Amino acid sequence: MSRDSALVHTFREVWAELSGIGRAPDGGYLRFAWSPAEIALRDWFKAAAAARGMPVTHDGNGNLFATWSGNGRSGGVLTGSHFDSVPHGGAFDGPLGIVSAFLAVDLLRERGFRPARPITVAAFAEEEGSRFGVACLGSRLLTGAIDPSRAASLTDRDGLSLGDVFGAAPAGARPDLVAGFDAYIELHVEQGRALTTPVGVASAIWPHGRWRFDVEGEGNHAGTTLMSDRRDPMLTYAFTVLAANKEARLRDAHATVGRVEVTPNATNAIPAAVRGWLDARAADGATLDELVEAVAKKATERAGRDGTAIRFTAESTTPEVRFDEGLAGRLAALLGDVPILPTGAGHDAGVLSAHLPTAMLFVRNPTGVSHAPTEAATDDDCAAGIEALARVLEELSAR
Ligand code: HGY
Ligand code: MN
Ligand code: MN
Ligand code: MN
Repeated sequence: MSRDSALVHTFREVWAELSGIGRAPDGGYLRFAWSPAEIALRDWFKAAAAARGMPVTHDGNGNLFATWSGNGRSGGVLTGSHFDSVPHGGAFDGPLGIVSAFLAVDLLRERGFRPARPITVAAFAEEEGSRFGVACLGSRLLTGAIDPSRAASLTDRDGLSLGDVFGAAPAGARPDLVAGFDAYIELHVEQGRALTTPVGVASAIWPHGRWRFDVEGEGNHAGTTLMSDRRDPMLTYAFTVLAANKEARLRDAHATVGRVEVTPNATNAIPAAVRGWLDARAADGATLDELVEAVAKKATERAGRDGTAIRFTAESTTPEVRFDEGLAGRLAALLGDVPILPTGAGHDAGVLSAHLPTAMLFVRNPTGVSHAPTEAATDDDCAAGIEALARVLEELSAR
């Protein structure tokens, strides 16, 4: 028998309101920050808040907030996630945390609960960094973790800057807002296969980052240039990808090169330049640093042999996040001793945790896949997540 089928039914209904927005033919999602699809999701957020009598505010950084005020007091609990996706990402990564937050508010209201302190639902901007290249851009701006003028100058693949999209520089740090919250709770679909129960609690986020590497060589004709006369940056690029894979395996770390730009990108022209991005992650900071250094060293040596030049640029790095142990343990116990587990995925919770007691709830993902169309979560487990989030919000806003 499915869990509280009324809740499962409600979840299914609400989830269906979003599932067509930004969906690509392969079932993945194209929901880039401030794209028509993500703006439609922002509109959904505003309508969902209005339907619940929750006033919506924004922080001048693209983040939205909807508040269920508790007896006029300030502060309270912040909960939410993000709407944006990676290209062809899954349905759940981000939106599940926002939808669950509104449905948890509904559940608490149905049960006659009235918060002593406000409960605020947040939608953070550009968490994936899919458009402007810096992950958790909205929460980094809110907390002052990125300079607003640097953020404003970030450009997307069409050369449009964040400043162009905003029409002004983002507001930047809003300590007035952040200090007003007592805790941040982010519910998120699990991105892996470690969770064997419907819900779990996060212990930590692996340190991780993204490094752009630019390889300069010599463009030339594919047919008339002798192999011995070439300074082919594609060779250096390919070697770098293989070196990253090897060095990561040696350290039980994770290295991915999922994006490449080739100039001039023509079948019959030796590239003049190749630009790649290394996404590297490890269980601790020292291993991550060692991994990136090893890859850069081997790639530079290879460039010397290829007659090319390679340059690494750190685009966004996130130190290890160890969530508030007391809060994680308290929530895990509250939820019936659910597992507490680390994740290799970055989250706005990682950014907020430097400023607020922060915890994450994970909802089981039977495929374990994320950042791809086959990301999944069952309706029952999503309902379990909503129940769990409601319990946590009640616990943290009751007095
Ligand atoms: O890349 C990440 O780990 C997160 O999903 N932004
Ligand atoms: Mn993601
Ligand atoms: Mn996410
Ligand atoms: Mn996140």
